[in-house]
Amino acid sequence: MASESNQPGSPSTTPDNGETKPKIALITGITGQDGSYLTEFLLGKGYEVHGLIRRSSNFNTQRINHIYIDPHNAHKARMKLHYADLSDASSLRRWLDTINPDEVYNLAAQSHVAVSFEVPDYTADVVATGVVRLLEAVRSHIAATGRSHIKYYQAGSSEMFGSTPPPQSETTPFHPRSPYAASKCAAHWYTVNYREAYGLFACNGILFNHESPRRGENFVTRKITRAVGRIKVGLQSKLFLGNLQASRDWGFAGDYVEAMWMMLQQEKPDDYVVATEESHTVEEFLEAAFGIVGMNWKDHVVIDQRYFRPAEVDNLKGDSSKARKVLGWKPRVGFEQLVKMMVDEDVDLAKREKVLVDAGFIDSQQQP
Ligand code: NDP
Ligand code: GDR
Repeated sequence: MASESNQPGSPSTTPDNGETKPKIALITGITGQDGSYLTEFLLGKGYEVHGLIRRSSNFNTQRINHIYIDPHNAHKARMKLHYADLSDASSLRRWLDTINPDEVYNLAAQSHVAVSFEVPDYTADVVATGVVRLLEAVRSHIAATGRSHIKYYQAGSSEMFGSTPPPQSETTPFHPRSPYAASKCAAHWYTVNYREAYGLFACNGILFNHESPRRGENFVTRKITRAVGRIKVGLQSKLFLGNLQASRDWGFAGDYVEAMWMMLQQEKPDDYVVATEESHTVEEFLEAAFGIVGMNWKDHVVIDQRYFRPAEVDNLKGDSSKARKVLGWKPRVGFEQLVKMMVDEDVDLAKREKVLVDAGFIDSQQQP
């Protein structure tokens, strides 16, 4: 069970010397939805957080800008960013050696299921082989330095269950339905293998869909709530979607990052399903989201074949009883509250966007 010392705000100690000094976390994918929530959570617990970011022609740090402190204020900055890439093994090993982390959270991925059908080779390289690169960097770093207390978290996915019917738990067989899901299965087994072969403290979190106002705008929940906001203020009229009958177990990302951390605070490494245990169709999400602002989704949604996938995952609903029992984790935010949180933020965002459109600074046709 989670103990008192597992609660946010408690002091951090390194396990091998007992001194009270900040634990150091290394996060890949820090610029993503989960990376931003996990960083806030770990900073709140007193950690020093190092994030690996990849080079982009545009700045890609929007989700963490609010916690970024200029490194010239070195004594104040507890989150530090470094360039690396999961496709570049040398960068991973170099930063491990430089940072000497206590915990490594591997969140980086080409995480869009539909896009993985378009770029299967790249998806496999980052989502599957990237994990071997990072695990191997951790293993060889430990061999060279003796820092055997390092703990590793792998961001696994309910997509691995694919077409296996719900409820899905840690013992449910995988049947992946996309290049993304097949790659995540490989990543899962690489992680298990490094645990069994080298005694690495490595955990797979098998997380069901989790959303937030920071969710990428081309995932269905955020695509819907962005559209609700824009339609409400008159910036958009139609919303083009694919399969409305797919059912997902949607939780709040802020709750889920806590489960990642809890896994690494246990005595033994293991794999855990993290889910709300409630499933809703895309249509039900539409109904709830448009309903919040008094609109009917049927007046705005147009079905577009381009958003259907070559193979679909029809029904995901997790059984997270192990995480609830062993970690003491449970979700705080339910479905209705999640939809409302996202709609409220996106209505506010659309209002601000409208000011810019009306002033001629941006084009009203711009859509996520
Ligand atoms: P996002 O897509 O929001 O973030 C992905 C992150 O990975 C970004 O920081 C991205 O950088 C980075 N990234 C992508 N490619 C590379 C690369 N080649 N090298 C280094 N970094 C890279 O995902 P989420 O935050 O939603 O998810 C986090 C992890 O959890 C992912 O592995 C995802 O597959 C997995 N997952 C997510 C679930 C969810 O419902 N959100 C459920 C189950 C698993 P950039 O910002 O530059 O694009
Ligand atoms: P998913 O999330 O594939 O579950 O992967 P996504 O929101 O993309 O799709 C959920 C369901 O909605 C249907 N859908 C649409 N999806 C998108 N993106 N756009 C549309 O227009 C649309 N219309 C209908 C999809 O067909 C699907 O059934 C997410 C990602 O975060 C993964 O990285 C993560 O591993 C899993 O969740 C768990």
